[in-house]
Amino acid sequence: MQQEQRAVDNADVAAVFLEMGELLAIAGGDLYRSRAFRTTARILEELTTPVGELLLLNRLTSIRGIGAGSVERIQQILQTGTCADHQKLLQRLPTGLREVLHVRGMGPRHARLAFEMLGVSNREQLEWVARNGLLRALPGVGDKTVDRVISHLDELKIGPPPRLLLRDALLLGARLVDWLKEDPAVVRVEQTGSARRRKETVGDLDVLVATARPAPCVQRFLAFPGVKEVLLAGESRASVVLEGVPGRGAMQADLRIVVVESFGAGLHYFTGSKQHNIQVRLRANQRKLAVSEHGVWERKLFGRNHGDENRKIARRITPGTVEGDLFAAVGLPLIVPELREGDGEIDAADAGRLPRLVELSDLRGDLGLRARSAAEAADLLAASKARGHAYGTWIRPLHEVDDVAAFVRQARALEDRLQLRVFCGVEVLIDKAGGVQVPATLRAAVDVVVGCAQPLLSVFDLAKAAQTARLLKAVSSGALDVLARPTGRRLLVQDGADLDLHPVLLSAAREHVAVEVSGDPQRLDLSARGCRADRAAGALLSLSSAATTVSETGLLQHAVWQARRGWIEPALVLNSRSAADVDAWLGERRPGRARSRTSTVTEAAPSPDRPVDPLVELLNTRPLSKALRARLEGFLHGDVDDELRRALEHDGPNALQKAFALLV
Ligand code: DGT
Ligand code: CA
Ligand code: CA
Repeated sequence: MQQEQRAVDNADVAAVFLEMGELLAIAGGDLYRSRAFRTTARILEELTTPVGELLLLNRLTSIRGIGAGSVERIQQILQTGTCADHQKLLQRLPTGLREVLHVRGMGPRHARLAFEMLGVSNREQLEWVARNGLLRALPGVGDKTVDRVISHLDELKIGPPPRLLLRDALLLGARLVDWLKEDPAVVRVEQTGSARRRKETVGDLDVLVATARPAPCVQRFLAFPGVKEVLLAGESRASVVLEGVPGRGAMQADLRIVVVESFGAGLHYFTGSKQHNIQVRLRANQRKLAVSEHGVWERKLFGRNHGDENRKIARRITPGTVEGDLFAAVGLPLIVPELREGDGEIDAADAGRLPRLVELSDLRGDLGLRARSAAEAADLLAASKARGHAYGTWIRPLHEVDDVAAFVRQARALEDRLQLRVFCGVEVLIDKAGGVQVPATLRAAVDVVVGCAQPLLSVFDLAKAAQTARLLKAVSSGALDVLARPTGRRLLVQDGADLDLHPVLLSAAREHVAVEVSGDPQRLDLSARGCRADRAAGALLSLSSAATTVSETGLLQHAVWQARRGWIEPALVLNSRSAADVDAWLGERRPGRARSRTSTVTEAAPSPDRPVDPLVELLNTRPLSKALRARLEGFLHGDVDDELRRALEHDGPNALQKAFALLV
């Protein structure tokens, strides 16, 4: 999997300064200098503007406490992650001492004592003295410290806590949010960070609270059941380790607090991503504005040597209780959290070309229901109908279907009973060479054939080119309607097969094979990156819950989030089409298909949460008004008019074609 690029931020630079201060203290160096390093670290941590930006604008030295020497070091750290003084200090001390220093409970004072009095210069030695009572014997070291040290050493042995699946992070986050809500001091509270961006896995939980009284909120947070350890408890922030996290053991949770008027700005700031925030801040700078978690500020002084003076005379132009205020202040429309990865969304917003992302309410059916028996299928399909769907599929593993005619009969009976269009299908494994074995009679009898790309572990061993060729062959076999689990990944357990998705998606588009986006929180295969690649390739996507139980039918939402992270619009989603259109699509690509029959099911009217748009009515009124004609012409010539586009897409995905047809 591709490693995400990590930007060096203020906290990273501060950490190097802090470490220099601590190492110097252990080495018995100049105490005044040691303190100066630590002060610089604190100043850097508290800056709300990225230090790289300040450096660029020549404004670092105007910050009190930062001199020319620090600027030089900061520059080196930004470029290399370290600096000459840092390296010199590291060389003066045993290499293992740095690890000892970073064990919770130790810190420079204890690390120095342990080093000088007990000769502790690495983690193993620390563990030995901690477990054998020697650490406890040092001046100033109590039982509590020893416990902290041992418990952190245990954690370090297990390795960094793995990330959490989005579903679990949202469940845990919701519990935490509910817990905080019960405190009367809490005015607003929301889960932020990667979970709010609906990233497939989450590193730690982030929660933002708006209040006028931070202290009780921090206390409430620390009292959350499951808090195992308090890492930090400040005035406007706190961090804890939660235990008993499903399947993971421990997980960090961070609380941030702002005043109510700043909630929108805070929400934006703590939702991230870091890359997105950096880009928004740069944009603000270009407009002589500064954004922080507290709002948007107008800078009065510009040019060098005014640095932090600006803050004193800056005027807050937007308090911002909603995120839209913040975006508006920097001249942008609201960008939804799913797009905030610093991957082109700001340019798109600036140009008025943000995609109209697919929503759960756009979906008219779930093409991924997997049931082994008619009874199970009935439950899943009924659940689907209860969600307002007009159709659903019943998919069975091919090898379990020995009487195709009976299977199809059962499906039709369900269709009549539930008054829901039921497409029946089989799922077949794509073999190692890309072969798909589906008897022609069976293919003609069922509505859908799903090819699952992930059969055997051995397949993961294929080289990239062979893996790609395998899928290309399956897609062009003419036997498949839907390609499922293209990479076969299982999040946190098994990386996906190494393959070149682009040609596979292109081929799927050409061959009229849809690609499944599974809502299974552990698979989410196709990935968001894959979805994004598909925007260029153009294969239809089938957003699916991949449910095998009734409660799993709700996982369709995860498929939608995934597609949204991949910038997908409804036009590219097969199941945003009506039952009749899906039926036609299936028939079109399989001329031998027996299913051109009139269904007994009348298609559901648009669900109540999708009221008929007045613009749709206008588009259907003849003659078209002059104003509307002008608007359509503008649209054809590239005007951004999302409202019109949505209306044009009301009964078909191709808005441009429709606009053209209306005008001629
Ligand atoms: P994760 O936890 O690894 O899944 O990813 P995030 O995006 O939740 O990252 P996290 O928890 O480190 O930070 C939460 C948000 O806080 C992040 O997306 C952006 C925001 N943030 C703003 N300024 C800073 C900063 O200086 N340092 C960090 N770490 N985050 C910042
Ligand atoms: Ca986080
Ligand atoms: Ca965090």
